[in-house]
Amino acid sequence: MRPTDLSTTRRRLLQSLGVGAAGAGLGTTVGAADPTAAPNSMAQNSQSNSIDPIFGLASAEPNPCGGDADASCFESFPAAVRPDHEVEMHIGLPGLLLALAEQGGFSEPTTTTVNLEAADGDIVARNLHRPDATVEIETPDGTVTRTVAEIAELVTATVGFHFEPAGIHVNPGDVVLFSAETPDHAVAAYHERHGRQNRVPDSVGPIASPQIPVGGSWLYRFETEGVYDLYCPPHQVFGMVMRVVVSEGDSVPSLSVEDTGRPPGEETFLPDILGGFDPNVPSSHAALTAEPLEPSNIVENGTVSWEVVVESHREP
Ligand SMILES: [Cu+2]
Repeated sequence: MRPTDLSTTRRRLLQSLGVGAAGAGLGTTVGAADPTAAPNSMAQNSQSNSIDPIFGLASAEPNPCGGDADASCFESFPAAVRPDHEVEMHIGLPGLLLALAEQGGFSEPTTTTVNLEAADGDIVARNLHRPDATVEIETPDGTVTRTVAEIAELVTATVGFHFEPAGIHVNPGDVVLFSAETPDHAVAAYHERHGRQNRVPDSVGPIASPQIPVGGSWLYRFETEGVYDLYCPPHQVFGMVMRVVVSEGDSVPSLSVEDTGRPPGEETFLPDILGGFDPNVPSSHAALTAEPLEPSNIVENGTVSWEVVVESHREP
């Protein structure tokens, strides 16, 4: 997908709620994103031709694989760091819903009935409170009118902050390109040195990217066989996690979880930035324990879409 133009409304809302601020602590030890170095950063990266086993290789330069590029975009990278796979980082929040949230959302009991219907992803309009009532929403492009039933459909269409795919199987030594299609994302492994449960193979360090600017990218080479659970530091509280399974052929490595720190969060704060609308998107914990992200399923399918994880979570 091409980078989404965030509406000013959405941007303002996310800023006012501090959604963007949570990532500020990351990246102080990783200098690649220094804006004064931007004109030379790609050249320096290309010359370094190496992917650090902890900090990977970041670039703020335009990502050859950004937007709708096909797999031939990998050829644009120097051979020594050429990616074998791509994972995109997205913010799946409809601008119209954010605009409605900003102007106060719905009164009760409408919000509650919308959330009850959205919980299983299947909106039955007659179950909503006054489904044909209309609401006017102020947007940067003018005022739009929507019915309660249409807003309910928007709520179920909301998949939130996510990696795409959310599950991926790679061979040992493969390079994964993480593409920032929207702002404010980063990648970190669940690791005790990040104050988390260890959810990476033994001997794997505290993998971390800097915060990646829109249109930029981060490369990481997965060398050690096993299961890697990753999160986006600013968006972990909204369920933005993913799983990389590294193995030869069809072998399925087992999950290794050590209680060395905080486990993946069991709560999602998505309703807090959606004016109380709850699209029932899985928390970090719910996503990482969902059936579609079981290592065997990831190996069998090669990749697992975030939407599949959301659908399985919403099943009644
Ligand atoms: Cu993110």
